[in-house]
Amino acid sequence: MPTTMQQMISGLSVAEAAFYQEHGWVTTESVLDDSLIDAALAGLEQHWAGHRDRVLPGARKQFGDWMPGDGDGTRNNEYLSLQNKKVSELAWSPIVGAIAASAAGSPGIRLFDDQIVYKPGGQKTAVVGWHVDGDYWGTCSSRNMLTAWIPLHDCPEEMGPLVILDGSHKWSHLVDRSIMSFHSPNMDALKTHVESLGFEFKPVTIKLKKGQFSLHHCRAIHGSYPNQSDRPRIALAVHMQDEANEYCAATRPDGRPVQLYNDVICAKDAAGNPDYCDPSIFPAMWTPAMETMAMKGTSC
Ligand SMILES: O=C(O)CCC(=O)C(=O)O
Ligand SMILES: [Fe+2]
Repeated sequence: MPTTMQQMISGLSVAEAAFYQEHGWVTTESVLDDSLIDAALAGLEQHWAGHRDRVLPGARKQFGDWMPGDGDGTRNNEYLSLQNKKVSELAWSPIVGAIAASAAGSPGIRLFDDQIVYKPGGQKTAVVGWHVDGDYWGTCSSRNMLTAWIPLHDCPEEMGPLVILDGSHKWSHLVDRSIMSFHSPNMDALKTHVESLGFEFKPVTIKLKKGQFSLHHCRAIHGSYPNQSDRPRIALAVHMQDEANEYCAATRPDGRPVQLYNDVICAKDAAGNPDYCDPSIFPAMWTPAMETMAMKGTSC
């Protein structure tokens, strides 16, 4: 049986899943084929050349979608897997879903959204600021969602891989949000604040080989430092729903309703609310039926 098939059935070991629950992150072995990753890179190039397998309304106005001419800093392409088939084959791959399911202790995993983060080499200011993914998902009922971070090449420390604050999923709700944002370049202010709250500031650098990926909990604080190499650092972040997640209405501090781009484009349920199971926007990455098929040795 190929390793990936075994991995799909077993997901993480019990010890690895317990590690994820305790620390808020885990890394996998090399489980993704080079061909899948190289195809996703080709898909990204296609996208930047203007190709669309599916056109999403409101691109670039309602969600980030870097295109040539947009400048030399960090590039962010959101919802790329919905727009490009080659990227979807990596982003929605059952092996990612199966491993995420075992980490989250959930029978199924659905996509929530995804993004490519490209940091050019040698740019001292191109960081991803400390943030908590769940802060961007105010309409999600679940506190058990998670993200797969998949570098599209070997990603040593000098390339500015993902950095996760160990155990922070347990206390991130106490941290002052005004010093945290994906787009904030100030990486230093958080340490003093976290320590003043009595927690250990313990950054873990997720150095990975091509084919490996990491998972982080939706409440884990993470970001990344500049890419000091002369090569671009390209990673696909796949944000995932556990089985139980559903839409729940939320309001901003100013009283306006929270509305994600997902909410606009997905199907609505009988009450008119976004249906977070709509397979055209939130495809299943892992289901009990897929597990049964994998156990029988048939392809998912
Ligand atoms: O690629 C990065 O540096 C950040 C990715 C990220 O924020 C995520 O995976 O949730
Ligand atoms: Fe993130």
